[in-house]
Amino acid sequence: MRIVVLAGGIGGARFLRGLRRAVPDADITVVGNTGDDIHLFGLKVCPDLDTVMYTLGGGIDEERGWGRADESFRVKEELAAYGVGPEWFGLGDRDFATHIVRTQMLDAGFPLSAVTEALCDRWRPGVRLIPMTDDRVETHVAVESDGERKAIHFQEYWVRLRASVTAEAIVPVGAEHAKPAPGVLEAVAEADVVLLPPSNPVVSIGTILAVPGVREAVAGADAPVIGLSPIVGGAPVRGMADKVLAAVGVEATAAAVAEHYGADLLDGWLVDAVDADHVDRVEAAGIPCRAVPLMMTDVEATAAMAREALALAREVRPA
Ligand code: FO1
Repeated sequence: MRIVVLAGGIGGARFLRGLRRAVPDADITVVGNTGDDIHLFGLKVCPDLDTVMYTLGGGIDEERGWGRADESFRVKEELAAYGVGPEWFGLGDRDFATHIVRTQMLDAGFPLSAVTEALCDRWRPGVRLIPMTDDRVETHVAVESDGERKAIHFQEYWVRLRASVTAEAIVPVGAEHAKPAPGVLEAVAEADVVLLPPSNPVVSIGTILAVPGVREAVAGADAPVIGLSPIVGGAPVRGMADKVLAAVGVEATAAAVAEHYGADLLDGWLVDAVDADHVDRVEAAGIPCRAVPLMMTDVEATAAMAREALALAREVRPA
């Protein structure tokens, strides 16, 4: 079975761990969000690609959900001693090595997709990980601060400000001119099923879908497209998705996120059992919907979610 997953960072990575457990023999292609990417200290940092690579490769810091296990922050401390920041972004010593290798390869002329493949040669994540694009796309957030409207990098909004200021707009800068990375459209066209994990629907999956051609390919795919709600009981399972949903005028409920993706994209939607009363509203929007447990408490619970998503795929598109 060929499965394509559009993934952001922590939520996407944890879902993928369960998916691999549920279908160990499946051929899984992950299209990763690169809108969160940031240049720091002259290095290219790709938080979502790295979170997927480290999580599936066994190198992630389990507690934080990002960065390397057994990490130290000596380089960052030394940079701070020179007055060189930003101090608010935690780049660890082991993680620095990844960004140095990536940046050297990019500077040598390799596209991000080839660099990601090379990094995965070390981590062996058990999936094919492709960035959504080789072109530069950076998510910026329009915020109002001291009566002035300005756009800041997504990481500054998310990590430094902890989404504490009102986001008025989310702009994937550069997306309109970006091309899908080699292999993205082919993987979608050849897939037996496309899954939208419980990643952030705006700044993760929304950004991937904003790359011209990707939304059209997914919506038009022969394969069923099944999504899992990142909102349970009216709040994000993790992170601050409610803040960016508000910026695009979508309420933070399991049903509203399904409507936001739309019946043209989704062939099925899973909500958590506590949101069973949302099923009728989602189905009224033309999207088959089931209520099942959606808390990724451990790999087995996550594998059960993945099995439910694949069961719904079979139900909506019998072979
Ligand atoms: N998230 C934080 O909350 N604080 C950090 O200092 C931080 C550093 C960081 C370094 C490398 C990396 O790959 C990810 C990192 N993240 C950090 C996570 C990341 O910024 C966001 O959670 C994602 O971009 C959202 O998907």
